[in-house]
Amino acid sequence: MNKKEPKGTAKSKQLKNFEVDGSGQPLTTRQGLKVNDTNNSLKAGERGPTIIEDFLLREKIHNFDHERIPERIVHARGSGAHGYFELYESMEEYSKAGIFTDTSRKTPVFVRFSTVAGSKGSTDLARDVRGFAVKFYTEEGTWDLVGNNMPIFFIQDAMKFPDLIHSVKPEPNNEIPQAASAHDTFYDFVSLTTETLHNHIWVMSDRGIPRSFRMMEGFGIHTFRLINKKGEAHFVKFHWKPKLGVHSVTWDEAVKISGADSDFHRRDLWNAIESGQYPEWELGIQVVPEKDEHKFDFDLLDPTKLIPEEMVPVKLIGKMVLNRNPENFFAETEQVAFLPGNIVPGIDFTNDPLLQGRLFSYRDTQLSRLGSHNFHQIPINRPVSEVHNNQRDGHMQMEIPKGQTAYFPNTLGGGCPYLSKVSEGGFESYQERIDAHKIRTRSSSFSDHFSQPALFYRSLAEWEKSHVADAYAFELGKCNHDPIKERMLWLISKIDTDLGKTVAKKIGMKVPKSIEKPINQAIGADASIKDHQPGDKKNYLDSSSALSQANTVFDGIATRQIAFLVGDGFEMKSFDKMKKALEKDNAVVKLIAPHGGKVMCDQNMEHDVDASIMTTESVLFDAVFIPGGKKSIEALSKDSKFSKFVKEAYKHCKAIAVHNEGKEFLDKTGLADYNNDKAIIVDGGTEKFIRAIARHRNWDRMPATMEIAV
Ligand code: HDD
Repeated sequence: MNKKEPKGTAKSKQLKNFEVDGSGQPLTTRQGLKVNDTNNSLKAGERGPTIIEDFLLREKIHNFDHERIPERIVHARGSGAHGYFELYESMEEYSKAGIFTDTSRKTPVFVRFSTVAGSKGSTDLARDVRGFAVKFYTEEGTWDLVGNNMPIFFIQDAMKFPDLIHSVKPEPNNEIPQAASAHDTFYDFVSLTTETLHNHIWVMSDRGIPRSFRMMEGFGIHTFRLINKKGEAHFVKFHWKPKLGVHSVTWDEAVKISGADSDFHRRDLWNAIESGQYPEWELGIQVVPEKDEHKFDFDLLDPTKLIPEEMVPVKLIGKMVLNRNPENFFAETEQVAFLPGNIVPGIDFTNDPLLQGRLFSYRDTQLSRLGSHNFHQIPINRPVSEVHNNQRDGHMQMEIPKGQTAYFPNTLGGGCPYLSKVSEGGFESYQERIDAHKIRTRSSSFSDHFSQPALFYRSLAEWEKSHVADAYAFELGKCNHDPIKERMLWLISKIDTDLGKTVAKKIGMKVPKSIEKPINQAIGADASIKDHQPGDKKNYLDSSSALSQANTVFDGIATRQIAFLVGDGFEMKSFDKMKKALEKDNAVVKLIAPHGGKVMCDQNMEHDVDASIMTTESVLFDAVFIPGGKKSIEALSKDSKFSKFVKEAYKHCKAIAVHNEGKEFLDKTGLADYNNDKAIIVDGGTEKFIRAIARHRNWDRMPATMEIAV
């Protein structure tokens, strides 16, 4: 977080010339004609028919009729922000890209976060993977790093992407359920496609329900290549590490937030940037020399595998700061088009079969979404480097290319636009030697489907493990077909025997002894069975601490939302001390009262109420404080929603602080004995409360939360 950063750094060149600002301007038609009535159509008499001559009506309605464009096939629901990227030190040993060698640059970026399965209007809090797509407007051309908040993907080959997505989207007969993987078709697919199990267990973990976009990691997933000036290549994996750490909500909260504020993540990102609390991530790279390509127990080209940080450490090489909200959601966030094929000299692809398919898909989809192959001319998609070529015309050409020639080579145009040598920045693909048969199959080095889901599960803290078991049980509990559930139980138990048993118990079933045969039968063609069946589980690493959220950053409370529950007559002294301490550390204090408007403290001062209890919910806050004041506590006690508010905060393991009569209120809620609870602070100092909020949650409380009925 950097509060000193000027609000909204200089706008990127590609946007500045296209801004339209109607403030202080007359209303006009699209032709610039001033309008003097936009409320009434042209009629033959006051009560007569509308006249076809009415070009003003026609223009207005015509535009309205065409306002929508098709939503993204996947990742339809998303939020974006502008910012910049800065490099800490030159990486010229690995890459010649300007963005990785020039530490004086501030490269503009546009980032779009998203969920995958839901439609454009769906809830932010669905259990799902989150998209983490970054467009770098570099001086050498645009580089798009189109990743997710999980380091691996569901499938190994782009050929299976439509199947994966069709299985998770609402079922085609009744378009149910929206933004949810908990249904039969998804588990039918997952249980027959064991390569999905690694990404799937990440989604079942708390990573599937982040507290905020600002508290998520990001990953490029595929192994890419970095190319240096000498033309040497290194394999690389990209990581984004959030300065705020990686934090999540509980499933109970996620469900309730979806009702209370389905824009929770969008609002959180917007508000943080508006208030100058700019989210930051550090960019990390894991570099593997080419000669070590086959050194691992997994294949670097397999996108369902991560490289544990214990095997190849992540080197932090720069930081990204998001410091400007879009001016217009549609023009920027909706129309931004990310293409994994957008790269710059110094970065190159590998033969990861998922990446290779993506190189085709993203360009292709923009045609049906944005309507013209000229989508690169839309302001948000324009590079900041100059564009000159012989590509011409087509729908929505926005430019006026000058000159007589539109071909190469030419003399009439002076040979321009001319080609650049590699030494002058011309792009050259990495010359990988390939000597192979043309063949439609999967490498046997991709067949280990259990080792890494098991490594992930082993690396989790006990509370994380119990969340995973609950998530599997919820999802399978929503399925109707027993054979699908049995296949899943069998596969989960192959990841971890106890986990399989726990989930089975929760859904009232037993882990079957073996179901290998039915899976083979369902897959069908004999030849493909060996390609889809998993190999033996290996244990090349007991656990990896980077995989658990228990080992993330817990060092601040900036932007945390703290609910102060107050009625008229609340005690100003403790209120004021706590408010000042929290705000000093950049937390956000909100006053929740029995009514809207103003609330009066015991010193007869009026304070603005941020929300009446009727309009808000406990799940929208990170912690709760109840100051003293007899009258205030009496007022809170009259509305049972306050008690529910506190009980929910307790259930979700949040920090709660009370002062004087505030304790009486806490006791009346009937919570379990909280004397040894380190996140419940009674008449304690502000420091203790701040430390408890920074810990995000007191997961030790979990067993006691089972008894809380809210
Ligand atoms: Fe994809 C959008 C991430 C595999 C086809 N994808 C999309 C977005 C993200 C990802 C973040 C939203 C971009 C935005 O905000 O506009 N996708 C991934 C990752 C993958 C992946 C991390 C694997 C590592 N995707 C993938 C495959 C295919 C696609 C294998 C097709 C073969 N993805 C698309 C798409 C989308 C898309 C249909 C929808 C909208 C768009 O591209 O622009 O083409």
